[in-house]
Amino acid sequence: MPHRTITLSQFILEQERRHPEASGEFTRVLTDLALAAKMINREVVRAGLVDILGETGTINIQGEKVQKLDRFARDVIYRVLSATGQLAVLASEEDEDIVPVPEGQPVGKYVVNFDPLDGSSNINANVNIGTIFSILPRISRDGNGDLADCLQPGTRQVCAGYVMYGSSTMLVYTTGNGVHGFTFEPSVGEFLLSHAEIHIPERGRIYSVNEGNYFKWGEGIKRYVDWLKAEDAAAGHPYSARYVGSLVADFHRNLLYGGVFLYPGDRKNPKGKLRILYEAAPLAFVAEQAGGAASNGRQRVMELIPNSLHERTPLFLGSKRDVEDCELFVQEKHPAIRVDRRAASPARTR
Ligand code: AHM
Ligand code: MG
Repeated sequence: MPHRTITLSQFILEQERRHPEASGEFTRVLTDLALAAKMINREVVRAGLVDILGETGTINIQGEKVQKLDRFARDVIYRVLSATGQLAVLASEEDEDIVPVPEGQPVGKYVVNFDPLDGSSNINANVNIGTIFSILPRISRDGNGDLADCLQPGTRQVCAGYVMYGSSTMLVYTTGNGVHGFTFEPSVGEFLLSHAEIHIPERGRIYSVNEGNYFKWGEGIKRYVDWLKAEDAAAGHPYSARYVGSLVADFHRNLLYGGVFLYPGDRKNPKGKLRILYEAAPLAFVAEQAGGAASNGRQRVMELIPNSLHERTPLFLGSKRDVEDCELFVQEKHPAIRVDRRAASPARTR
């Protein structure tokens, strides 16, 4: 059969026909997000040239000074999405409060929570960074959207995904009917379907965590990571450690190869580092739709209801069996802990 090239827009239209129940005006939001992603990508790939190209190679606001790429990404997404007429309100990692669509623009039925450029500490080293997005239906009835519209649990998402800027740029998303990945073809300026129906392996052989924090972690996570590293050929251990330090890149690799990403809480930050609304919940939706899982150790991430926009959560994300093991360690219920304890306890005397 001849190979068929499908663009993101064609794919979205086909999906709308196949799943009329799931389709909505938010698909317009998705195509506009893809447009914003192209604009961000154009600047990300030139990031290293800023110093040598000077003013012409910089991103500037009204010809002024160089704007940081994460702020640029935020502004592009805000500008593009505000013009769709589909949005009521946005929230982003770059903004302390919710951002209503600008005065005079039509107000719509959807809410977008997003992280414009996650992993931005990696920009100067030319290492992968990403945009993460979550689309929700508004719950407020009229006027501009409000905070409650943004503070909804992940289970309410109608669409979520990410763009990964890297050796090639990809957009991966779900609307609740599987996970699909598109690779950007710069010569035609389109995202082309490259990874239809992504399934994450049930169990992986990779763990991704900032192990420099080991001594700050709770006992459960320490034991879990120790267990993953211990020699046990029958269980497939040791796992390999892989950590980019860009959530999107670490998640994307594990999505394709299988594995588990961990950002636990620690003594100083019991809720860890990553934010529920625009980091954890959207990736949890993608993971679950690919057959994986996401947990905070005790609860499904998709069910968390944040009290504030930038609330954090411990995050254990990836292959289903691996996330289950991790939860059992956190809750001190894993069979390997019991074996451990029996071995450690003194022999009973009658
Ligand atoms: P950011 O939103 O400030 O970019 O921070 C989030 C990033 C994630 O991409 C990544 O998973 C994590 O921070 C890495 O943190 P650490 O450097 O503590 O390992
Ligand atoms: Mg971030």
